[in-house]
Amino acid sequence: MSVLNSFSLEGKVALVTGGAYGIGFAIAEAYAQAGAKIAFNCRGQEHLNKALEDYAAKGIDAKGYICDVTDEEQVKNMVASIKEDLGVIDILVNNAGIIKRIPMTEMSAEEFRQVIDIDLNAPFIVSKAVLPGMIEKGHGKIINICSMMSELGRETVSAYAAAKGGLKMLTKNICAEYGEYNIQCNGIGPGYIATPQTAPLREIQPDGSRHPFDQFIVAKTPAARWGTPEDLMGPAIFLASDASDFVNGQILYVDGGILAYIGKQPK
Ligand code: NAP
Ligand code: GCO
Repeated sequence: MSVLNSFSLEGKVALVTGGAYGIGFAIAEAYAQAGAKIAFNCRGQEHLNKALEDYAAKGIDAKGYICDVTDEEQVKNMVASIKEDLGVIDILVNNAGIIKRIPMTEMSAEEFRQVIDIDLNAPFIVSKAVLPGMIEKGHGKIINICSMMSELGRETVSAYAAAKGGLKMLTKNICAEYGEYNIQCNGIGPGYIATPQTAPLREIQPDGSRHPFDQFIVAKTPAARWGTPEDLMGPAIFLASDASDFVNGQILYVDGGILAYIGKQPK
């Protein structure tokens, strides 16, 4: 059998949290192309309806669920509904996430908690909900969407960096605790990707110039460009497929080289 068959997701059930748009949508699209049955969630009916249209436009019969990933009861009910609609979840992508860009001394404890709740507590809640089914099936893939901020800090993103650093370690701990059940838990660490989440960092300035942060990131990235959600499709398929059955507890950085590069020298 060709090794390429090991990259197939044929017949697998994949849940991508926050898969209504952005990175999650691209990963779910990739999984559909690789043969998986797709489930995704978001918090509101408007985004859900738009996402179902967008998936259908790509010929993908995705199942969408209204579910706030921070709410354990909603998550349990969603996982049960997916089991009824599609089958036991084989692949979970903990993608849903938010960021708040506020200087730490100005950030409220509640704002900090909101980010931790969605970006770190929720991956715990959703992983805990899907692990029993994976253990029973004798296999499973959990992919946590980490970040440059799993490794680096930067001004104004204290809560996000703390959450994504914790998500890196949760990834390693799920590996440690469930690897014996043939469950692999890895992370993807995207670089700076052009999605709604980073749109404020790419806004054209009143004088028509590019946002200073946009210029900074392009100079800091050896690929000299922002990433696109499509750049994550191949790595996501790899980590969801049999091709990565002996890869566990790793964070795969898909960052155009940012983490390897000190940054372009000023001319
Ligand atoms: P995005 O465009 O803002 O999309 C975030 C998604 O998460 C939306 O579908 C949103 O849906 C959903 N979501 C947020 N909170 C939720 C909750 N409590 N329950 C359920 N769904 C929720 O973000 P993105 O850029 O695609 O990022 C996706 C993931 O990649 C995030 O974890 C982010 O931290 C990470 N990441 C992004 C970048 C980047 O440069 N863009 C780089 C590294 C890592 P609703 O709001 O409709 O519920
Ligand atoms: C920011 C950005 C980053 C990206 C991503 C980088 O404000 O610095 O939003 O956090 O979203 O996480 O990997």
